[in-house]
Amino acid sequence: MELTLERPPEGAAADWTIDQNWERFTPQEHAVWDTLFERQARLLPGRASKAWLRGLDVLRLSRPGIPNFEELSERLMAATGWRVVAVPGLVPDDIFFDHLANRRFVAGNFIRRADQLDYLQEPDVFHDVFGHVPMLADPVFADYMQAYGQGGLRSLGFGALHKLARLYWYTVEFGLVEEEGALRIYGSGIVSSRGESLFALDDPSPNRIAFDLRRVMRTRYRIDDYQQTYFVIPSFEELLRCTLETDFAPLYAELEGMEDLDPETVLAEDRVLTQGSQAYARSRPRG
Ligand code: HBI
Ligand code: FE
Repeated sequence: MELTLERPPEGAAADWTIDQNWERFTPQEHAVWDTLFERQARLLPGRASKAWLRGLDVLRLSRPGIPNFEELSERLMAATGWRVVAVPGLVPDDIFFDHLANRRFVAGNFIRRADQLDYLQEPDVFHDVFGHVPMLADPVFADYMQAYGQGGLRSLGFGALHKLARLYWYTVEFGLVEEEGALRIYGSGIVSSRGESLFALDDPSPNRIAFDLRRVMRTRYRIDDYQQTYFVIPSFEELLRCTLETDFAPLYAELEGMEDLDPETVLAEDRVLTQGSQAYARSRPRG
């Protein structure tokens, strides 16, 4: 992850937002969006969760290309009261959480180059909008994201951000959900990646383990490659419920006394849906 500066860059507001300046995107940049959109929209039926597929309709705007955030926000606002605002890149945690707590999703204001379709370190507008916004059109998930932002703001006072960030990572970014007995994708990092959309569901390498809040918050993650473990929620209602009814302050204290787990670890008490071979991870030396 890139280092974020403490102060907003030149031209950004105090909350780090900037004008999307949609008119400045070139035809080539819009074409990158269209290529990625078409490829993923074709791949995801039968793979992405029903909530994500339903939410995809909010992205079907009046013209192809990178969405205009004003028009997109109007649709999203009508669905769940969320808006999309532009930022230059990664923003500091407190700023990020404050936006979520107020039902604003921050989206990067740039798009990957045509020669980087499959891999990118920093979240661009395709990841942020195609990956995240469909789920924000789901009323239950929309509430979960707001609750996460509120919890994030509180966690800053406990020095527990790294533990809470794991919850975001293994749900919002890389989560799987069980629907009618089958695994489906809802994590934005998966739906916005062609390779990981296949890997997360079909590959024998990763573990797929039933979601447990404490377990997830103890588990380190990798940001440089496909995940070694995916956590599976039973429903978005259940995810929201467990987040709202947990008192995180004593939980942070409890977790302080427990050791962190490596991404590939499987515990005796886990409900394991798939025990991964980890063959893929072993073939890829850590960078
Ligand atoms: N900034 N633009 C942007 N996007 C994010 O997803 C993001 C961020 N800043 C902080 C942050 N995420 C993390 O704190 C969360 O992953 C918990
Ligand atoms: Fe993301």
